[in-house]
Amino acid sequence: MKLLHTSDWHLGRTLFQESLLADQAGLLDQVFAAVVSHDVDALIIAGDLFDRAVPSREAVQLFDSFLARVYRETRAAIIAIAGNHDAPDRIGFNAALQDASRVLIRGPLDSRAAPLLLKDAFGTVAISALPYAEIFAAREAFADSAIASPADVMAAQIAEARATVLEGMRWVVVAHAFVVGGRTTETERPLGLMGGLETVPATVFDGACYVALGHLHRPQAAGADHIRYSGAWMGFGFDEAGETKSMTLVELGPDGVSQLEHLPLTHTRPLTVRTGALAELLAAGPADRGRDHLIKAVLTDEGALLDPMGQLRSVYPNVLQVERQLRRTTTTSGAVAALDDRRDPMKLIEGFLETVRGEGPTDAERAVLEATVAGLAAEED
Ligand SMILES: [Mn+2]
Repeated sequence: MKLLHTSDWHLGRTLFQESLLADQAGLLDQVFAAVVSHDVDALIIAGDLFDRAVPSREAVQLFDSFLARVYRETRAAIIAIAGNHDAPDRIGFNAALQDASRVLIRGPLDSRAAPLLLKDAFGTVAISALPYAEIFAAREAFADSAIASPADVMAAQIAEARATVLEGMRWVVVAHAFVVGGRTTETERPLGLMGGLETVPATVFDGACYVALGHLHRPQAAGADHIRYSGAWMGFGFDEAGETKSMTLVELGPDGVSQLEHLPLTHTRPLTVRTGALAELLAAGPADRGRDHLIKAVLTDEGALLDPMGQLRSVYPNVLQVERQLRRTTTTSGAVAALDDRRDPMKLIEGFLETVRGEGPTDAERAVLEATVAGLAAEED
């Protein structure tokens, strides 16, 4: 049996106010193509379908038409859950109309803990879909006021799901959680109560032959090789620039996972960082193969620059962020020394320049500064 595992689509997300919807439509085409070309039995989307609790009309339409296309034009089952970015009720709104033999989309914690059952030559595979749930929602749903952490929520969901799986079935769990030991990026939103422990131990999934996780945006195993994050389908922060995103194609044999393959996803405008002096970047831009990428420019120039974003846009149309790189990091001793010299304006300015850019004024700058300071002193007198 073949499962295609993906997660963290964050449909409708913007990056520095730039819409990513067209990029995401391109990724949906790649997911659809993979479902067809690998003839997968089930497509799994492990949460964070949308980027926000109230997704835009365009994002909802994109998702809806994608699901309809998979349902009508392929034979794949569809399993999806709400993640911590999704509003449970908006994900699960048409649950009663779902084709129980092929579709299991769960938003809220409800009475549908029963798994989707699929058959192959080796028997039955039970796929449990466990939507992300807040602690207070779980207390109510499980009538258990002792639930106090994401680990407690997951334990309650797993116990309920496990009770529905019969002896001899292979069990696949789909969940949205932070499993101990996972590597984060800058863009996952913390789970659980403020400041509380947000992780879940991998042992909670004992008995499952594959765990399809969402939440962490890098593809990785967590605690065991069969407990995996597919990772997000595209980078959402410049710390992920240059990283390859993928879906995980999982093949189940008679005893569980028999093969794992990463299917790379290509983004037409990948997140890209370019570092250099403004003039260098402007000169290199026209021949830069990545000029249409989503760019963060790190400028190494000293001193003032006139509208660097506007200048860069003329060469890199999708530059989203401009950052200045300081040559030397600030030292506390330098700052303290500057305070001691505050009675002498020239020493104060020299100390300031040394602190923020690593060296004092040049001879030309010194001449201008001395003339200015002398002029101001004369005015005061
Ligand atoms: Mn996410």
